[in-house]
Amino acid sequence: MIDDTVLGELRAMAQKLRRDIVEMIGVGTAGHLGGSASLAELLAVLYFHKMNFSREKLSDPRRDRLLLSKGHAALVQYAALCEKGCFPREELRRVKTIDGLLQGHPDLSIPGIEGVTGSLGQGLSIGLGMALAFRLDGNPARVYVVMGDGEQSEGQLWEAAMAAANFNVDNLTAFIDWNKVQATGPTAEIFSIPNLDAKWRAFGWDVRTIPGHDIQAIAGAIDEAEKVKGKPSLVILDTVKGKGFSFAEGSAAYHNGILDEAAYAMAMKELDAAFETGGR
Ligand SMILES: Cc1ncc(C[n+]2csc(CCOP(=O)(O)OP(=O)(O)O)c2C)c(N)n1
Repeated sequence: MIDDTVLGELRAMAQKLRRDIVEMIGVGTAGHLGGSASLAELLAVLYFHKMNFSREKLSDPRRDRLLLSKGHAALVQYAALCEKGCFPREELRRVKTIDGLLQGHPDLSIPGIEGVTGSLGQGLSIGLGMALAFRLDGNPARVYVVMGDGEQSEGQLWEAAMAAANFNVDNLTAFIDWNKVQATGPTAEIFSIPNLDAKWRAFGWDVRTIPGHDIQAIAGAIDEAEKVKGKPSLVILDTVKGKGFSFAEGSAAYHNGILDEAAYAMAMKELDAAFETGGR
């Protein structure tokens, strides 16, 4: 169990990440608000509570690795890496500009980014390769891979899922951001993949489904997944796309939508209100 002090800090961190996401998007330009905001709690727990990762450890082979297979949600990872001190805050203001460090999808030129992702379906294969290499090397590093629910229609990830089970990989924890909306509408309407939990179990994985914005549940699930031996683990996060922003919650319009001045002002107002209640 996380104690109340740490819980409060992680809740505040999740909200801080959300604020950075909105500021990076700004007014009048498109940005991936929905799928970034749905990951704020997960990344707060991973980077600021769970992972063996820091700026000082960027070249330490034993650092834990986080791959955002749904690379379009890079803004939330950039916010977290900036907070970890991997690059100056100034870079957040230059995001997605031609001379900026931070482009629309994660790239290895960015300190703290461990793989080039964004072409959906590839992150699990990359993570599996890392996990196998760490096992061969006796390296205690753990690999975390974050996928989307829309992304589940990509064939390559099922190949990696089978391979991970076949090779009894247990230093790999994958997540599905089960926010039920993808780029152009509800996932169930665009490409329905029912019973995700049963499917992954049938592929040989240990699977648990949790409330995906509940920091205590996320931390507990990650701990439990780590105890599983002889097979890979999946945590399905029951989340809300655009979480924290009333106008964007559950909406495909803010998958990669433009924030006008009114929406930006409302986002800031809701962040301030959440700050006053401790991000609950
Ligand atoms: C191979 C590939 N096909 C299509 C896209 C375009 N694309 C970007 S995001 C997205 C939807 C992803 O939905 P989901 O995985 O549910 O992400 P989330 O809703 O969590 O942001 C699509 C189809 C892509 N990035 N890669």
